[in-house]
Amino acid sequence: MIWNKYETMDPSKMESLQEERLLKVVKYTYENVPFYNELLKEHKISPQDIKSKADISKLPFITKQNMRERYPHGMLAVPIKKLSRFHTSSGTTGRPTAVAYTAHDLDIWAEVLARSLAAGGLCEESIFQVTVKYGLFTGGLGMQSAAEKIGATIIPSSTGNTARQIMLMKDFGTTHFIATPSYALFLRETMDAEGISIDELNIQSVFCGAEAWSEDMRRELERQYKVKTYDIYGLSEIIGPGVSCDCPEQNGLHIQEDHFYLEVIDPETGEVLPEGEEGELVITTLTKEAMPMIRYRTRDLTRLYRDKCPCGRTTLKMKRVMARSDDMLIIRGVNMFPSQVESVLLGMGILAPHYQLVVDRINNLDILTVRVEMTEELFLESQTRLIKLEAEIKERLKGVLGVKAIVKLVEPQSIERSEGKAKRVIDNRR
Ligand code: DLL
Repeated sequence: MIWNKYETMDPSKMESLQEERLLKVVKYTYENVPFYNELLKEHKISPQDIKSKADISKLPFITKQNMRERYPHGMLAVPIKKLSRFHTSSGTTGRPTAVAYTAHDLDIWAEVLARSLAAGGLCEESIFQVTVKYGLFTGGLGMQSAAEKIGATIIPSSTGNTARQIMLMKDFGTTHFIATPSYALFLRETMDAEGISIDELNIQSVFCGAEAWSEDMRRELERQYKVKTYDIYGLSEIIGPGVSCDCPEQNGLHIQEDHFYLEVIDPETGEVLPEGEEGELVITTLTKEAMPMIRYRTRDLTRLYRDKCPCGRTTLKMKRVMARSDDMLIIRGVNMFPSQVESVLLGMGILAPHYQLVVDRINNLDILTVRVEMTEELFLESQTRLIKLEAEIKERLKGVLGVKAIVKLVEPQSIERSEGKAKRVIDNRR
């Protein structure tokens, strides 16, 4: 369902709205965040130099490092008494960063995320189970407020206790739930282990986000749950989940452009790339009060584009985020992403969707080992067949990655499952 008029606004009107808000937020941040004031002075820029949307590219970037250095209060644009809440990023790539919200910011957040959930079918009649963590992570409480705005019935189960999650789904008739894609898989696997068929449940769609998942992973989840999956993208530094979302067409994520201005840059040179080209996503918040972000470098890799989406939404789209520039592994000088391995493994159609990449340095040589689980069926196959299969996976990986990997088919259930973001890479070189 389309939630409100901003999703179908005439693109030229949206552009004017964005421009007006951009100029305002630059001035606001310059006047209220001492760090930002100094940063612009260092770059010899004043808000008066920013006269149009095109001028935004003159402004310096803000990075996670800037935020870490000013943890926890150094990026605030309002006095602490005006704040309603703090969250932190999950800290998967280092020390967490603190993010703050005024009551107005919380309201915007609920609104943009409500649009995302409504796009995937959440409505007043829905029973929505939130299996992502409540607490400092933006997932749980963010989903809570957005689903409340829609009027859905919420099961705030948070993470953990997978058997209980399934029991709740059954007892309360859960129609929709949100999980990291890796946890959605684990939930389904646990249902199988407990002899619960998906047909006994009332799931109508599954929302996934908070980590990269390939198209093959999506197909696998949809096959297992027999419903559509909806991708929800966002990050704490910008607001949390709700920056962009899938629609039923599943052909790119619609951006909530009235609140966020997105650019894609060349991660090496920082140059803005034309629409359609792939690079690093940079986001500016247009309406946030407590901690506005101007040109925040997300490290997420994507491309922006426009199409005539049959769903009726007119907003700019972004390709699903399948990788982060800091996920990139360099193996013997060759760059590769874990998501490429995921696509090869799941594309084979016979392996279990659980894998891990282990990187070692032995005698100054990088060694990549891909561990992938066998399904129960495969596990019963002859040794000769399994050796052949390992060789085939190795060959396919070499074709896609350009480097040789050691492939190990491992027993079902032997790779650790996660309740939140999956740990796909163990890099022993660091
Ligand atoms: O993960 C917010 C979130 C919660 C999004 C629940 C969706 C659902 P952080 O912990 O700050 O916030 O991590 C943000 O996670 O920069 C991406 O690298 C990754 N990420 C988030 N959503 C997606 C997605 C939350 N749909 C970082 N696809 C981001 C791929 C995603 N990666």
